[in-house]
Amino acid sequence: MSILAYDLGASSGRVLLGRLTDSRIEVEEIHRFSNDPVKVGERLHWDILRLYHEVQQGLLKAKHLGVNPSSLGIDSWAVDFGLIGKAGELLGNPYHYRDWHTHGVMEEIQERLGKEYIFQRTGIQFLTFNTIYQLAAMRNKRSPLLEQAAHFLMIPDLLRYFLTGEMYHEISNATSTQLYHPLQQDWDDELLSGIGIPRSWFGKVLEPGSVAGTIRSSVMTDLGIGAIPVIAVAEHDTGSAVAAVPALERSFAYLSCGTWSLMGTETAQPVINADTLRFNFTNEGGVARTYRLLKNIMGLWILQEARREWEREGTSYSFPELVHIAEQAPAFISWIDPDDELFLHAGDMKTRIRQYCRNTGQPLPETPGQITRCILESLALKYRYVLELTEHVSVHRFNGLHMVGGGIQNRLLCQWTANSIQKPVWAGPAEASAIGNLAVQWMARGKFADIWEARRIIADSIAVEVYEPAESEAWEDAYGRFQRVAGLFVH
Ligand code: ADP
Ligand code: LRH
Repeated sequence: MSILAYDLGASSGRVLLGRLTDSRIEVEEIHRFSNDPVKVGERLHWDILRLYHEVQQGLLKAKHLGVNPSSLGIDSWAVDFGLIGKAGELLGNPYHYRDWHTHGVMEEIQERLGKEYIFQRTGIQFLTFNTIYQLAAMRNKRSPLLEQAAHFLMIPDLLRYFLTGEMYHEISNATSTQLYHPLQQDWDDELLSGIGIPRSWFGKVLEPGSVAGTIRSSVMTDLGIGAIPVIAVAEHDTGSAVAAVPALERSFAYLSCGTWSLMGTETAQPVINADTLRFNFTNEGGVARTYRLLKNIMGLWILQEARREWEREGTSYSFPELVHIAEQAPAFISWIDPDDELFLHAGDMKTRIRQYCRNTGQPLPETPGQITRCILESLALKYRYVLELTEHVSVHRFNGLHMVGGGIQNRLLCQWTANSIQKPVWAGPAEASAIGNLAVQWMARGKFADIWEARRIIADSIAVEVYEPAESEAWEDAYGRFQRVAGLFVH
């Protein structure tokens, strides 16, 4: 019995075919594609129709392999959405969360509704691009789309809708909007009315593992395939990634390392208090009614974007090449706080990195090797800071850190992370979101008793690489200097 997982990251998407044999998971990547946002005028959009085309390509590839999947699930990055008109058509192209249209909106809404009030009701971290601020930005600009809209669907909801014709939401993604009340377990009427958005656009929110429709007949005819049930998995890719962390201990720390770095722990209840508000932690809904108590860290986006700039200038580097030249560059010269707003939007990262270093009185990195080293060391140092914060807000000491996601292919970053946190790093799986997506589909079919059995079988099926901490003194000294440069202290 084979099933399909679609995992759409901000930089690329992939389709994995999964099989369970003798309590082991086997996965085969049958399709991979880049995810290229499109800038039109001043606006940055996702190419949603191309993504839907790639979803269909995945189905065709499965068909050509002679596979008739028993189910499929889709996860993607969070917060973004499309609006559906009264006749059921998509209105406009979904905005990319890195678009500038939300500039200043979060501050305005915090001022009007109260920061504590919003956090008390949602437990969600304040990120300028959260759905609540995107919708408020559209309202402020009197977007005509709002007059035409009848439904709100997040990216996986939307792709699922294209496939099945049915509209549902899913909890791991719904919570990321900062418009969902985790304790009332429903969309938050007060916040929606606070930003002037109709409650009627928002429908039923499914738990991960629920059946959310079947491929519609027109898709079956067009592609020449049979009926396939579509499962709402943990449709927020980070929710799927955390589901796949091969942890055997009940309280564990994770770092989902891709375009973003998401670091935190899993909890049974949302942790909504003065400390989580102060340190801007989030409580996103997860599999089996768990919560992801975590913080976003800007992640490898900065390196992706620097690489794009070098490519525009005529020099192409692969990621392994960048890792190699970073290793050759001198150590511990200058750092950035990756989470400075300077680095959020698309653009010339090397100039912004130099600007940050100039402003903080540090030597300016010049060469691609120096710049890459600055980014990777800064990430490893920021991981220590956020791990310390996670220990503080969860009142728990962790023995090590589980790293998952495409970023673990950067072995230097894994080693530097172990050095920086001075604890072991257990790295794997790289395709955590897709594997978590498969695991929830198998849970829905009763193949795993619970998430812990799923994690044990994932642990038995994949190779986890262990990085032991080294060079403790040098990294300890660097951490103290990094904290002063970035102005970051835990207490
Ligand atoms: P997304 O969040 O877009 O799904 P991924 O989990 O696919 O991201 O991770 C992408 C990141 O992984 C890239 O930005 C890059 O930094 C890193 N990466 C991918 N492949 C390699 C590689 N071969 N060597 C080093 N780093 C890699
Ligand atoms: C990672 C991610 C993250 C969100 C961001 C928008 O892909 O889903 O959890 O904060 O994208």
